Amino acid sequence: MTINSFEIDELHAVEILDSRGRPTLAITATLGDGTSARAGVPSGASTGTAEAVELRDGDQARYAGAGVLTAVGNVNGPLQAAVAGHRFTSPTDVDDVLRATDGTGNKARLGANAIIGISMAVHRACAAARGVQLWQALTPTGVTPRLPVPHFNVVNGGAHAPNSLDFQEFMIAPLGAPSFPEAVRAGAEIYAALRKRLMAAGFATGLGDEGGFAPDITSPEEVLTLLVASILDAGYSPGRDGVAIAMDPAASEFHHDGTYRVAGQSLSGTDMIDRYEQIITDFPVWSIEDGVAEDDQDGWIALTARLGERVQLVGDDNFVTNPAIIADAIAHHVGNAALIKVNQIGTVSETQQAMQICRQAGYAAMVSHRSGETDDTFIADLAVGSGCGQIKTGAPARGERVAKYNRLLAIADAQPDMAFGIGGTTRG
Ligand code: 2PG
Ligand code: MG
Repeated sequence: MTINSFEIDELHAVEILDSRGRPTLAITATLGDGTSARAGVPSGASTGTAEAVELRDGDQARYAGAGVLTAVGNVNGPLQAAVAGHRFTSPTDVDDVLRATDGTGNKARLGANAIIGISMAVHRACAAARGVQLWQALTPTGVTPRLPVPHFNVVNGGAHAPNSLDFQEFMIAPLGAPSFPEAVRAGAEIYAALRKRLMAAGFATGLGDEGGFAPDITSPEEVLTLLVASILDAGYSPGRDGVAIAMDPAASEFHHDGTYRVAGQSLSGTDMIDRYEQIITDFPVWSIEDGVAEDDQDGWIALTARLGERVQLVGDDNFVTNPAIIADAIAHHVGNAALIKVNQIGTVSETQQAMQICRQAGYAAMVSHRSGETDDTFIADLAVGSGCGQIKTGAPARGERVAKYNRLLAIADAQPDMAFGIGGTTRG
């Protein structure tokens, strides 16, 4: 069944908890035909300064100021008033009205957390009303849907764990797996092998915010050595034909006054790039996200010139899923890939625009969760529909992370002929 237009009957938001026990929003959108769908809003910890604004109440008497009742009120009040009872021809038109109702460039007035939740719920409700899967509704004309290579974040540091590891994320990327289910199996088996190694070495095996282990290791090279050993323990071969490694140092978090502080050392931008060059020579690292800080544009340009032909260089804090910023970065040869987080920009259609710009320029795109998540699986469908070939959504552990991988397993099961893997657009 196709629908040419739809009406929004009602929006309803409620304050719920995210995976860190902080408040976020769940939003239900009900269409005129009675179809309704719900969405949970993610929330980051290592945020880029130009991200769309997440509205928090600031009322210290509730959740230490982190409540979202103002954003909830904005959904149930002005945002609902702007769209309820109106007919639309596509969810993109709804996004346009939401943006205009907010009226700011960064969704600061009514809240990007309010707006993205509505956008996700409306996209999901429209797909249901059309009788198609969400990933189908999120597939642009001319794009081939693909099951993405999962990037399992198995060691957590930085702002995501209370250990002394400066780099935020160390991910297992089964690039050479023959199928999505086999990639999941590799991720889970290597995660189990890593736990054994950590326990044998006397490290704590408590988990960080994204489900990876958070051992008290300071040196990134020591973590990489452990990962390679765990890949081998589990019977896989380290490298791009087998299981590679991706990192998100999230360098903005350890860059202060022009200096990068890593494992007790003070490094210049050039030292930092030298360090990465050595790392990719010594270890099967295929992708580095936020290798330098968001405000270190010269560092980004130097990093791209030095290593851009050898590895994927993903912009997150500096690109913030913003179509205009990404277009500018492409023009200045900054990075060769963009991280894609729906709440960084605040509507699904702007997120899709950002991915479209990447596709046109031959930049890769990796769909991403946030460190604060709900059980919502929207990003799994977004990764498939966009055909981008890559997703990072945490460890193969913790319900809110596993929910996304399990949604992808369900899509893989229903679509046995769907392509899997990175596809043709990725550098490195
Ligand atoms: C990142 C993300 C997700 P956060 O830096 O890429 O892993 O972290 O959601 O805290 O910004
Ligand atoms: Mg990041």
